[in-house]
Order: sequence, then C-alpha cells, then structure tokens
Amino acid sequence: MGKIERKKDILLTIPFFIILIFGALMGYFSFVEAFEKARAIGIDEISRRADDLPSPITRDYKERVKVELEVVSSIAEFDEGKTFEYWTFNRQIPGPFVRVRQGDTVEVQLTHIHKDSPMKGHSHDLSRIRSNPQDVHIKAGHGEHSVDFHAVLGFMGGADLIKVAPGETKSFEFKTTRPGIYIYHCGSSHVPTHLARGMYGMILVEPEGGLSKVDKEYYVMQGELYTEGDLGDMGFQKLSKKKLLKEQPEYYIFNGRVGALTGDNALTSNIGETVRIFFGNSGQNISSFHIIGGIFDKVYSQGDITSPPLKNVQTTLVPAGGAVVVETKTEVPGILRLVDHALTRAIDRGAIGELIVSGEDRPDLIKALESRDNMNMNMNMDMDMPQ
Ligand SMILES: [Cu+2]
Repeated sequence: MGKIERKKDILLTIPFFIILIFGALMGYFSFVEAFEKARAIGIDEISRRADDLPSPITRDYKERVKVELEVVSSIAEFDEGKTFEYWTFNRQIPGPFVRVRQGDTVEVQLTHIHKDSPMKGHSHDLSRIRSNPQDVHIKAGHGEHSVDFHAVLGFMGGADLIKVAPGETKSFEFKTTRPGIYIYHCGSSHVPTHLARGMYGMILVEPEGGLSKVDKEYYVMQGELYTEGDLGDMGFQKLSKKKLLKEQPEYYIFNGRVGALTGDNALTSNIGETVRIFFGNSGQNISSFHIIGGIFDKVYSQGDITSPPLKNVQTTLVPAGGAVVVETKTEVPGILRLVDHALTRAIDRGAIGELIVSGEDRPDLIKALESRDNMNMNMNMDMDMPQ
C-alpha cells in the first residue's frame, strides 16, 4: 500500500461527498420552500360557494337587520401554485350576501381585524396611523377600510360613517328605500386597489311582495386580478398598479379565484328546475355574462328587479359596479358553463363556472344526427347495390 493508493481512495470519495452535500442542499431548499408556502397561505379557500346565500324572505313586516362585516387580509391561492394578498370581508370572496326587505333598517358593523395580515408585527398605534401619512399601513393602502353600499343614500354609501383603522369597530344604520340588487365594496383610498384586492359583495333589497319563487338561487361575482407577473406565472404575485390603471387584469375570476365554481363547487340543478343567479361585477371592465348552452328566460337588467324582465336573452351586460338577476329553466342534462363572453377572459384568464344539470336526456329537444360522412357512405353503398 503506497501513498498513491491512498490518494486514489480519497479522490474516489470526493464525488460521493459532492453528491451528499448537493442532496442535503436540495432537501433543505425544498423544505424551506414548502415551509414558506405553508406559512404564506392564510386562507385555504378564498372562494365563497355560489350557494352560500340566505333563503328568500318570508316575513311581511319591516325589521331591523344587523350585518357584521370583518376586514381580514391574508394570502391565498388564486390558482394552483399562484398566490395573492387578498383583502376580504369575512375571509371569503365575495363578502357575505346581505338579504333584506324594502323598509328594513340595516345596522352595519365593520371591524378591521389585522391579525392575519402578512404585515403583522408592526405597530398599530391608531393616532400614528391617522397622523402620519407615511405610515406603512397607508403606504400599503390598508390603513383604513370602510363599506360603500350601493343601496344607501348619501355619505359615500355609508363609507364616510365607518372608516376603521386596524383594530377599530364602527357601525352605522340606513333604511332600505328602493328594492334592487346592489353591490357593496370598500370605499377607502385607493378604492380601485381595495376592489382589486377582493373587498366586495352584494346586497339584495327585496320588494315588499318578495321575488317570484324559483327552485335554486346562486350568488356569483365577477372580479379582476392585476398581477405583476404575466398570465400563468407561478408563485406569489404582487398587485400591479400599472395594469390596474390601464384596466388590464391578467385574470378574470368568478367568486375570488380561477375556476372557483367548477367540480364540487359548481352550481347544480335538475331538469325542469328554474335557477336564479344574482350576478355582480366588481371589476373595471364590462362583463358580457352568458351561459354556454343556456338561454336567460328572464333578465332583470341592471339590477332592476321591479320592472318586467327582459325575456329570452343570450348575453347580458353587467357594467363596472353593477349587478343583474337572471333566471333560466334547465331542461337538458349536462354541464352548462357560466362565462364572460369576451371569451379569452373565460377560456384563458379564469372567468368560467359550471352549472351541472342532472336528469334524463331530452331527445325531443336535442339529439345528435348521423354524421354526413356516414350518410355519404350509406348513399354510396346504396348506389353500389346491384339492381
Ligand atoms: Cu378597504
């Protein structure tokens, strides 16, 4: 055994150690990545289910109704492997569906919860936040929140009465004077940012006689995500103020995230049932709301629920800050698809949902016919037939 032999042995072990160190580093980084991701996501499911809304009002008298809203900021997935810092009313998007009757007095209580914020850990001295415009909260745009209900008269839809800094709770009341379907949203500066972060929901003021009876009711809101990354970029996405100002979102979403209203979260009905959808638009772009394979039997256009509805409409416009009520009787089984018919928004950018209709086939309404190729072949065969 000479020195040379030993040197050879040492040299042979070097690649082994390199592999060992490399493996350990890979393990460490994937652990850190998984840990960071787990820590980052504060809300597992950002989307509110479309069937999460109160039942129709049955009482025939006025009441005082209390609505409790909590502002919670947190990071959640808007698509697989893609996260965003959302600001929410009650931890889901859209915020809770408020259902009241014309003449009711609505008490709104707004609390600004801050514990889930990714900004947690810095001071919440309210006087400092109010007096120092350079404060990190103000700069981040979430120094203050509020709610502007489109069903409210005056005072910025109520927003002027319930400006809440972190940790604060405030209330105001209003009387519902005009029936309709309205949206609500945060009314604090910079308002478009608060909308783009997810602070919106809807309020239905039923007329005194209520709405007509239907079999199923659903709550859907279109939103927009302005991410710094391009469409499809993975990981945490910051909000792009530049794209927000250009009104060019990377994603269009129904109920908070890409593909939220599909699969287990799809809307459902049986054949013969009439489905009513309360549909609002929180974005800056007009939505061309349509159901692929469906016709709106009734459209209460622009949220006017007391005038006679439009009938047999294919696609309805829902403006920025507007809402609509549509009804459709589902007559053929299968999957109908809710879309914004500016179709890249649905097919490529996320604004697509499903209405799954169960029941027996209806060949009297629709069926496949023999294809032309088969027909040609049959004709040729007929001609080839010996006379
Ligand atoms: Cu806000």
